[in-house]
Amino acid sequence: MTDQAEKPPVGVYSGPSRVLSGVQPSGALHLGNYLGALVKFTRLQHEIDTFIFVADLHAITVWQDPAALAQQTREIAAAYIASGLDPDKATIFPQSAVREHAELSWIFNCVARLGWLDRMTQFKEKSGKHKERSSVGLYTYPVLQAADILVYKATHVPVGEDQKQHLELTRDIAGKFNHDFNAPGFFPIPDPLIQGPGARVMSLRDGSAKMSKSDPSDYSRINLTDTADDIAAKVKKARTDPEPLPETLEELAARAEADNLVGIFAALAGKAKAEVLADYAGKGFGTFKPALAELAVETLAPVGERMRGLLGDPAVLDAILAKGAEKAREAAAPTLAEVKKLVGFWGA
Ligand code: AQP
Repeated sequence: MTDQAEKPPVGVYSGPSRVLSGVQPSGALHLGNYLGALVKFTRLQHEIDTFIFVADLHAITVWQDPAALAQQTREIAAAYIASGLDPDKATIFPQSAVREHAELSWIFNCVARLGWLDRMTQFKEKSGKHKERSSVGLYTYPVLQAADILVYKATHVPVGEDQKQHLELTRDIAGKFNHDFNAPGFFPIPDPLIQGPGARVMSLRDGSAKMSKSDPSDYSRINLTDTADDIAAKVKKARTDPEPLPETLEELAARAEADNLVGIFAALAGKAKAEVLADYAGKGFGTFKPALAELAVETLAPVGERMRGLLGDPAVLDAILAKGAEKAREAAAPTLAEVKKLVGFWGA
């Protein structure tokens, strides 16, 4: 907080609605990324002005091989398009190509409070026992995320549940900026879009850990580029218990692995978990798993196929990313210019 006794209000943002989200090019995309993020992007592009970036600035908070990073960026762009994002509708771009993200992030570093960042559980999880060896970027990652969102004055942010706390930090930063610089309603207080059975897909090996790119076991996740055989084998090997599926959601909630597989089925089928239970209660995993594998192959195999096709022509992907970066810069530059004026920088 500043020293002012009387704070101007946060204010109500009255600009247009806009969606922003992104995925890091830090490895192969999996079913969690697909259901928690990509499917939502595809749906929202038809409803609201949508900006989707490849989060390469975020990716380098942990080591990335410089020889591979540009290709990983193309792979995420290919996954977006293969999942249904239309580059003529949504703006698809690499984060590092729009320098306004990093510039606004520095200003937000001076708005956010250390105490707020100290509470971020993802940093604690990712830094593990060796906090002092983590990059400073990994610690300030959520501040960059706030800049990613607010530089476009985005009002809606589709993410998986793991990002909920970071989104709360973005809301705090937006509110504090509006207060401190006497600019009520300048930044929107963005809403996370998290709901749905795919919001938290868990590891296939451990129902208490989220499905993650960085899990050392490939059997913990279904990758978007897995073949039909890989997908079927992973579902077959997924950890479960010996009981048949229960009738109620309460009974299901007590069985983490079963709950996860039913949640995945529901998300892929576009149903509620209760509807899946209505069809499979009393049946064992010997019946349920093959049905799930078939559904997963039906949904994901065409996505992987389209990805491989797109990656066969990198020049097309590069042109899409370059055009998206230009559009994104046009949208971000006016916000940063206004922010510099509000902060009081010379020449702004
Ligand atoms: N298991 C998940 N279930 C639902 N949504 C998920 N997301 C990630 N994992 C799940 C959502 O995917 C989007 C992009 O995530 P990201 O790549 O930016 O980073 P992340 O959340 O750190 O993803 P990973 O797979 O766990 O990567 P690593 O292992 O590198 O940390 C976000 O919207 C996220 O919520």
